[in-house]
Amino acid sequence: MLVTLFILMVTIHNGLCEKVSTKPGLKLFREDYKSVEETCLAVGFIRNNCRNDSKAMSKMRKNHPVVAFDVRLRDHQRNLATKARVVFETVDLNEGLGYNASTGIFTAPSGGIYVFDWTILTTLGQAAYTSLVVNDQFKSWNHCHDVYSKTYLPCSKMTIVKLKQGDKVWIGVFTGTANINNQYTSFSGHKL
Ligand SMILES: *[C@@H]1O[C@H](CO)[C@@H](O)[C@H](O)[C@H]1NC(C)=O
Ligand SMILES: CC(=O)N[C@H]1CO[C@H](CO)[C@@H](O)[C@@H]1O
Repeated sequence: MLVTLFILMVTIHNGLCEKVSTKPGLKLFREDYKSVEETCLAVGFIRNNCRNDSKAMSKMRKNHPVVAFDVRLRDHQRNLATKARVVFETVDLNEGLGYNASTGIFTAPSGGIYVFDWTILTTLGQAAYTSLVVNDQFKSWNHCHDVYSKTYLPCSKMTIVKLKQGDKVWIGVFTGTANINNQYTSFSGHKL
C-alpha cells in the first residue's frame, strides 16, 4: 500500500517536473530575448547603458577611494607611560594617506566603518596594555601580560569602529608602562 503510494507520488512528481521543465515557451522566450538584445545593441541602447555604468563606477571610486594602511614599529619602545602614543615609524602601506608616521595618528579621510587591528610583542617578561584610541577615548583593549612564563608575548586585537571624516585614531597605553619590541609590533586599518 505504502509502496504503491510512494511510486504513485514519484510518478506524479516526475510528471509535474517534466511538465514544468519542458520548455518550448522558455526556448522561445530566450530567442525573443536574444533578438531584443541584438536590436538594442544595434540601435546602441545597451552599449550606451554599459558605458554610463562604467562611468558611474569610476565616479564612485573617486568619491570613495581605498583607505588602507599597514605600519610597523622601527625601534623598541621601553617604559612607555600610561596614555603615551605608540608611534609606528615604518610605513608599508598608506593608501589614502590617512596615517602620519611622525605622529602615529591615523586621520579618517572620509566617514564610514573602519576595521583596525594591531599586534604587540612585549619585551621578554614585560607587559603592554594598549588600546585603540579614537579622539582621545579608549575604544578597544589589548591586555598583554604573561605573569608565569617569562617570554616575548605576542597579543593581537581587532575592532571595527564608525568614524566621521577627520576623526583621529591611534594606539595608546591605557595603564601601566608598556615595553614593546620592534618589527613584530604592527598596526593596520582599512575602510570597508
Ligand atoms: C604629520 O604631522 C606633522 C605634525 O602635526 C605635520 O607637521 C606633518 O605635516 C604631517 N605629515 C603629513 C604627511 O601630513
Ligand atoms: C542617461 C545618460 O547619462 N546617458 C548617456 C550615456 O552615455 C552616452 C554616451 O557617453 C551619452 O550620450 C548619454 O547621454
